[in-house]
Amino acid sequence: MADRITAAKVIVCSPGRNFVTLKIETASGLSGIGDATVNGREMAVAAYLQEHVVPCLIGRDPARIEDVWQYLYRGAYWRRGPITMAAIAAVDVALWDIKAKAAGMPLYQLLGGASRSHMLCYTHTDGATLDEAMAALERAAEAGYHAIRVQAGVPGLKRIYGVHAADAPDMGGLPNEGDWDTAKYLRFAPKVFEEARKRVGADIHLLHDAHHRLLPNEAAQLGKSLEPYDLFWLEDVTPVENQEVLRHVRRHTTTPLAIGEVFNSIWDCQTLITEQLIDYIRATIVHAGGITHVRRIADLAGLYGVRTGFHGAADLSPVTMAAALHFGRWVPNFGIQEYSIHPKDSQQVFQWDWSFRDGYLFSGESPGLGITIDEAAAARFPYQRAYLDVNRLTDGTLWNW
Ligand code: KDG
Ligand code: MG
Repeated sequence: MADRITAAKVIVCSPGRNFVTLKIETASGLSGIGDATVNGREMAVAAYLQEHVVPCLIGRDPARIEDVWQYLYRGAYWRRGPITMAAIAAVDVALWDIKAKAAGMPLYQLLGGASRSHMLCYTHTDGATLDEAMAALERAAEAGYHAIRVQAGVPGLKRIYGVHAADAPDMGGLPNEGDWDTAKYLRFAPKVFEEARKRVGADIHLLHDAHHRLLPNEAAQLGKSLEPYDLFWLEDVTPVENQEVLRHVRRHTTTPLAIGEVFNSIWDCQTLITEQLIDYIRATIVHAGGITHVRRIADLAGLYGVRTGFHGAADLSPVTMAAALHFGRWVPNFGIQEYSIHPKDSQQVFQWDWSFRDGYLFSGESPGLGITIDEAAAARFPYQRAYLDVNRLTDGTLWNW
């Protein structure tokens, strides 16, 4: 007889930062978890799950992952968007967890088995000054990372994305505000990577995130000016609403491009992939509809020589990292996985079997996703309202963060 879903709980906790987790339980005694965290909008996705999704799940056969996905996606007239797709992702990942546990297999086996034994990953480094950024880069190289993202403060700008700022003014719980000047940034960025190559040589992969700030021609200029420094990738050069502008960027630079951590669906990256305007697709499991949908994105990307480079910042929970590592173990067109260490207290809430060694990530071998949530521990870390930053040009104009 088919199993059935008996309960689905939304657990919001803040062990160092906010995470939204969905736990699904079945009549046969199995359970699975999925991440639904959307940084800065956690309670919106928690309410979407609680009020609209959970009632539709009770009584369904957990093995019918595809049908549940279609029901929640196609069956909602108001579809797509980060909140909806993160909610669907949480259900989807929890159901894959349950299916793999029922099969007694680690999830990557169910997806098609291992294409590789371990996964290349990259870490973040930053510094308020060039010297501080280079010291952080050298420390990461010494720690054994093979791929390192480099962000450095730009002289004349006080607070910019990716660089820890000690002097952020108190905004009374509202978003911090960064400042931005594209001309200053474009002049400084090549100096950072010229110095980075001098410090760590040719063999370390260097990455950089422009975090959606540039206009198309500025993005082309940046890609061109960084070509001598052989980047592994340049990320999110332009805002993501308009895929077509990447044609201009691509015509003018051979610096590899990675885009898509804020994408929610295959339609957000269809042009980028089919016209080979990018080299790496960043859309990942929690924000793009779960394993069921990201598998479609990865398969489309594979047809066009685009590899995966999944978003893996610390605001994506350890549950998403577990799913990404099973996916990465299997997916034929794997490229790299972003890796950030989660706040220490998150280890009291989540127990996982994936690991990091010698600059590489390893998925676990226990049945399912290989991660559990301790609900009593989660209750000790209640939700804390928090926002991502906003960004302004130096004349006060609101800009992309
Ligand atoms: O929630 C937003 C962060 O995860 C994002 O700003 C981090 O750009 C990021 C990255 O590349 O990790
Ligand atoms: Mg990014």
